Amino acid sequence: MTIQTVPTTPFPGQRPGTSGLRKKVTVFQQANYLENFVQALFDTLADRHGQTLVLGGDGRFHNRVAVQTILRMAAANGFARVLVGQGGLLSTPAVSAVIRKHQAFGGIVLSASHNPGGPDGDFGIKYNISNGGPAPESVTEAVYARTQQLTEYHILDGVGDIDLSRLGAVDLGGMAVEVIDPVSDYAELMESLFDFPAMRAWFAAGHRMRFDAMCAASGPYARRILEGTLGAPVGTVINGEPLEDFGGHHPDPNPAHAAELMATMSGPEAPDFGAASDGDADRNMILGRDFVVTPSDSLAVMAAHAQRVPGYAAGLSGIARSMPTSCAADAVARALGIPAYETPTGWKFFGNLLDAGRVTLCGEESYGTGSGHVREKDGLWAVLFWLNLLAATGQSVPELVRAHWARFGRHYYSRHDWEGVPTDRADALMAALREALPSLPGQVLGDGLQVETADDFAYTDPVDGSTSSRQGVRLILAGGSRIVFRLSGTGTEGATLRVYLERFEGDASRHDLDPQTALAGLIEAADRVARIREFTGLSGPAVIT
Ligand code: VG1
Ligand code: CO
Repeated sequence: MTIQTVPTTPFPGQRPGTSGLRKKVTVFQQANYLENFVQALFDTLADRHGQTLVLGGDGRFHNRVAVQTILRMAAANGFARVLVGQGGLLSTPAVSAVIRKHQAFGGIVLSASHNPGGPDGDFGIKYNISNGGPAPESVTEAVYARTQQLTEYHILDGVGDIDLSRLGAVDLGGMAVEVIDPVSDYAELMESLFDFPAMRAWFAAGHRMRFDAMCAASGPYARRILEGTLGAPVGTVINGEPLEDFGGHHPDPNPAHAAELMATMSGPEAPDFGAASDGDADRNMILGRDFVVTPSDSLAVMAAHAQRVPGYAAGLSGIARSMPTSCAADAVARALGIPAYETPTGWKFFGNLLDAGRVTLCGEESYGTGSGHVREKDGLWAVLFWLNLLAATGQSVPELVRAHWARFGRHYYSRHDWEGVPTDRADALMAALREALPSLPGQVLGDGLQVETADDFAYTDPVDGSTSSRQGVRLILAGGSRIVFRLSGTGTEGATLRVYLERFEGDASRHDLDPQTALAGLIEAADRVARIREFTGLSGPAVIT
């Protein structure tokens, strides 16, 4: 067993996006591609020697190969110990929980999250720092810069694969590899936050739930907690076995991609509660019988009722949402007399606010919700939170949401994704919009749709003063309606234009409209002002959520 130093040359484009480096599996399969990125990361972590690293992934194709490579590189780069999930599996929130519980130096998550998997699908790698959260831009940019200068990497040579099926510690060239149960630390944390006896009683009373794990990482967690500890009947969790290709589906919990669950949740015989999570188990979708909860509303309802949940009984210090997320949570923050923060898209921007104790709950419109219990969004946590609310209030999902609208008004909301746009055309569209910004205020984009302000969102972190600019073009219209445009930073093919639409409706007699109808004027205005069809050449959005 020796440490081998392998000469290499840089790959272009190893720049992490909204959440880590994501590329096609075939790109990651190129010789040295993963090794280069991991070495660049390790080089950036100057004080890694003698430290503990957490490692795991969502089980997608290439996970097993990558875990073995990273273990041999960690051993060659001075780590003392790696905690790796059994079978190489750890959900994103579990990595965060394990880092925090074991006070690890950091963690590596192998996942392309909601992107499809399999040999022709996507793979990804992201790094989390010692608070358990995604590395901030200062770190990811340093890693990227390093990838561009790399000339060699270090890896342990002459060793076979570590058996990741057996729990316990083995030695790898002087570094301890501890294979841990991926679920237990996480499950223990959940039990400390929620009223498990009340939730058990909810199931015992005959209420039914369906949780769609989408053949991804949440399956083992959901089975253990819902069907194990909480006594939900077997079959409550569907698609609970993680598969390397997620059964050929997009592991993306939204009404468009979770079609099987949507069908189950429709009709008088449907279960009381439906939920799903994504590839790496950090996203969540919440459903009632014939009822879809938008993620923005979900955050607001959770915030309004948080004190019913034991882990949040002391109240919330503040709420943060990403800029494109609807303002529904802000209304709750106002009512509670606590601060509301607006951050750029991506969970990494919540880390400082959580560490500083300024906020307790965070959310994104993209089916992401979380709290200070970890430093990632957390799919199953959000589902358990809702389950706790159902058990504590005795109300159904639609009852809770309708009562919320009646009290706070309804923020109609939708996101339109224009996928597969040629990158140059997407860039041209955004450039044209940015150029038009100064002339937009005062313009009338349609019936009652006068632009009040128009800007390109820039953020100054209130904790460390770091700044992030060009985070999305937003138009704020009369009455608080908003249209936001930004390009996705997680896709691997061409560009995806995301158009976010929001309109506030205070009149309770108008709370039961189809969001697409309620937002029709804004949808038309968005196309007109950004000339979406003209620039993209597309006839409509690929996904509407
Ligand atoms: C998307 C979402 C964003 C989320 C990110 C990572 O990013 O819009 O809100 O934080 O995915 O989520 P983008 O840049 O494509 O809009 V996950 O569950 O894919 O790690
Ligand atoms: Co995810």
